[in-house]
Amino acid sequence: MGIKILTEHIGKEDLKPIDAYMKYGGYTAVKKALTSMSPDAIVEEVKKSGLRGRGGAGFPTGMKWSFLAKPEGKPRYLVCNADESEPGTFKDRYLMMHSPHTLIEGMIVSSFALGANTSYIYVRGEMMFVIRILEKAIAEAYAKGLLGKNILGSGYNLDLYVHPGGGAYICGEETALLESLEGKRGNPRNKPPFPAVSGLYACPTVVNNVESIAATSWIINNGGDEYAKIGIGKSTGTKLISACGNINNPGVYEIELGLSVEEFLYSDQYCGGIANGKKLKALVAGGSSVPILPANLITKTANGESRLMSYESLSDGGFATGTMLGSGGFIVFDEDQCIVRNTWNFTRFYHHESCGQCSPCREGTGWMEKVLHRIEHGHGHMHDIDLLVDVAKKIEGNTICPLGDAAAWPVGSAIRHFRDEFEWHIKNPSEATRKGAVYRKE
Ligand code: L3W
Ligand code: SF4
Repeated sequence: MGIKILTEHIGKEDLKPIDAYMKYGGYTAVKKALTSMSPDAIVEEVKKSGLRGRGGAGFPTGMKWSFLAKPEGKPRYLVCNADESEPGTFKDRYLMMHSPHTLIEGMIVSSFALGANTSYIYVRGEMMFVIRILEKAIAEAYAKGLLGKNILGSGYNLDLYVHPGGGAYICGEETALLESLEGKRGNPRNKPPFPAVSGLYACPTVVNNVESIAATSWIINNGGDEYAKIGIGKSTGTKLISACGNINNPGVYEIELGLSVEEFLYSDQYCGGIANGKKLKALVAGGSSVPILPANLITKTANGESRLMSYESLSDGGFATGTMLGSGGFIVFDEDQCIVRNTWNFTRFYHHESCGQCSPCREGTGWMEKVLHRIEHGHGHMHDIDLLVDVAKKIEGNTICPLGDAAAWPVGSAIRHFRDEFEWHIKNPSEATRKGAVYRKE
């Protein structure tokens, strides 16, 4: 197993009680940061580490922190995005369930660095069990003088609150999350202004994913340069990956970035290969919001380079432009999976979760879902395939928030790589709709 930063002690004993967490060096980063470092020095270490946002966009965390405006007389906020709802993604809840203090320690260090005296953890509303674990852990941290007034005699004050999410995927988009935290419907805002300038209650706010915040304690303890030595190129550090689908060992794994996709998929210490001795058909490496990679593209990229678990290496060569590591939801499809059905399923999700503010997303996701439904159910026409590509292209880049792009990319890539399967459904409606029938390439 490679280096572990976030999960090293998980499994040794129950880390939920604060004393158990402290036995393994927990809260040393808070002590170091608050008693011997300036906020600017912490921001500098995080910049040096090369840490990038672990929620999906991969934006450099230190850079985001340095964008935080500091107007006179306005409070600053740190908000942790724990609204984990991306299909196939269950890594943040794993960390919060097993080691809630890893997040709380990161929240204290990061809030101090940003000059925030009130911070929030916005947790997906359905995860009440996680909310209870966090609330108990926060109460323990207050009792030990790690939260509240004059933390460890440093003169720094911090109050930390857990807020249950609004029950919609879109509340995980950072500006929708802020609207929801303010008590309104979770509709995304136009950007700019970015939250770093005008966020919660129109005050400067940093919104970071659970995993990004949790990593800051290790960076403070060991230094940004040490963190930057882990990983590959601009993908520094480790990443939590939630692996699911047709594999032998589903679960959450902490990997060093730069591990090959093939090793992650087939090695017994990770996914352990395809379940039931079947063949791989395709996979998505970063939740449902990234393109699908067919089996023949998982070893090498279109340029012939090794395909790695990194921000740079997972594009399928198509029109999508984001960092395709996404949220780290690794979903594997074996040879018996129908790509049309799965694409319809993803699209149905995005249509359901669209907040409806912008027409390309509201109408486009609805149309893609209808067209995919009719192809899957034996009523498709050949021109539907190009229609889907056309609608996906018209959504991409034309919406307020990334949900539109996220809905477009899987459709575009499924057709790019599995066009013959879509055509087979249209040409052979009675066979395609027969229970258990799956298209197999000759
Ligand atoms: C200040 C600037 N701040 C950018 C900040 C911005 C945000 C971050 C990244 O989407 C992705 C999406 C999903 N001044 C700034 C600035 N920022 N320029 O940087 O921004 P952005 O717009 O690139 O992305 P985003 O809105 O954060 C997130 C993808 O993640 N995704 C979804 C994951 C869902 C989960 C979940 O359920 N937990 O993780 C999966 O791939 O499609 O591309 O903070 O403010 N000039
Ligand atoms: Fe709402 Fe979709 Fe527009 Fe995002 S892209 S604001 S989810 S309608």
